[in-house]
Amino acid sequence: MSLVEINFDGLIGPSHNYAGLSPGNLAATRNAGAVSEPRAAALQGIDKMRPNLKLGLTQGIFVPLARPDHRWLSTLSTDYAAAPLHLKAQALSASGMWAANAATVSPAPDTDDGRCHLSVANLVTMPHRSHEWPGTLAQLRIAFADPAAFAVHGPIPAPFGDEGAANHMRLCPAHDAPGVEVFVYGVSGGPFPARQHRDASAAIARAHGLNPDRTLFVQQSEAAIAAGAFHNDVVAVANERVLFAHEHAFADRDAFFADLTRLMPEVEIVEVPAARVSLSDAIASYLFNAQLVTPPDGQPTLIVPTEARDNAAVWGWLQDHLAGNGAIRRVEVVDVRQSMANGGGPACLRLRVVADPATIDPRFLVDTAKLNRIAAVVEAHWPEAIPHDGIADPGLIARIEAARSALLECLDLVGLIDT
Ligand code: SUG
Repeated sequence: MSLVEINFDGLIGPSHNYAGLSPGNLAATRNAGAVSEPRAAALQGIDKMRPNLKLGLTQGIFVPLARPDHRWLSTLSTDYAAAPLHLKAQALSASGMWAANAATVSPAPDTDDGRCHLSVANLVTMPHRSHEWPGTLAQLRIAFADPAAFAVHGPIPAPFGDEGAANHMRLCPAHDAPGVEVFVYGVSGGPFPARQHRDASAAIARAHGLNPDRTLFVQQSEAAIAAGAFHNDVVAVANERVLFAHEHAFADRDAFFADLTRLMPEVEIVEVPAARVSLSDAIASYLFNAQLVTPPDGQPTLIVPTEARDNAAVWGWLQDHLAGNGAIRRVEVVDVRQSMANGGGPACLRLRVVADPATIDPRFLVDTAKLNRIAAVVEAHWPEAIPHDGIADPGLIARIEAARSALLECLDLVGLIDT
């Protein structure tokens, strides 16, 4: 069995819109009410996966959740037509696209039963995300159905907020070797909510059968959350032996780095000083919301959004790092502007699962030909634009639902994931 890291990207759904639903997510708040472009957004997401395939990485997908979520509205004793505008927006959001918030994943080498464990995130802090988990769990149960290889867990109960892999990092000598798992939680965030609760992270570590001696719980800095880092993956990312983080990402960086170095002496910590890149530039550019991957050629590669190239301080730091032969050897730039405008960068759009591809339902894996087929469905069915006041239009809703049905048909998933 060969364990590799697989990036599962959330396909951007036909209801993608800008409703300003996430206080503390500065981009989403800034763009509230803007006209969204679901078709362009989904094509950007598909094009973002292509360089990964070219680099020789295995690529997976999750499909958009059924939106509007009629079942959720019925638990609120209403339906889409009768619901007030704010509930319409919460029922319609395409936020399931940010697959980093789908689940927390502990690969097989880290767990006591030698299986890969996945816990679906409850996302209870934001109403529009609190009803993602049933649809996500349904997909996880199909994609990772092999009981010899995977254990899929339900959500942690409210009120302990859990936002999945966006607040979890894994450091390891190689993906198929035992690692150190780092759970980052928030306590306070100035005016903004801390979305990841320490008790949720601790419960997940227990459910996954992690070795307590190789598991760290680290507090996110209040300053980072207050500056707009509503998830740790906005200010830090890890891959194999490299931790790439902003100086102000963690409440007590000295203690964290000391613990990490003790548990994994070969760790390479690449810290970006605030004097070179301010927290506000890091958050606006999403420098750290990058995919840090190791392609088969072994050259650690950072996949950043175009906004990182457009920011002089950020791009200057990256060029200096490359010139100095730092831990990151290559930088790729992808355009995911439609998602970025809602606060979702390249890393938000993917969930990493270390597994043998042969143990995964092939309907959730893609190659270039399948991406082309998906792109054709998007071209034919995804709405071109959604103005915010358009979300009350029954014609638009019918179109959104028909678009998703066409995609499920293309992927041979009809009737399987709508619980
Ligand atoms: O939860 N935005 C998402 C962005 C999630 C990004 N994920 C990671 N950092 N891993 C959020 O804030 C905005 C939707 C709106 O306002 O219409 C939204 O949900």
